[in-house]
Amino acid sequence: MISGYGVNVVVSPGDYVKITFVADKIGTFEIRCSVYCGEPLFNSGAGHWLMKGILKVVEP
Ligand SMILES: [Cu+2]
Repeated sequence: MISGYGVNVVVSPGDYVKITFVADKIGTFEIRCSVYCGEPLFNSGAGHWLMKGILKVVEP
C-alpha cells in the first residue's frame, strides 16, 4: 500500500508485481505491506513489520 496515492496491490509471497500509477503529488509517501504475513524473521515468518519503504516524488 502506498499511502497518499490509494495504491494497494495484492502480491503473493515470493512473487513480483509491476504497477503503474501517476505520481502527481510531490512529497514523501510511506509504502507498507497491507496484509499481515508473519512474524519477524527469527520466527521464520516473512517479517511483516519490516516490510516498509518510502516513495519520494520530486519536481521533474
Ligand atoms: Cu506483510
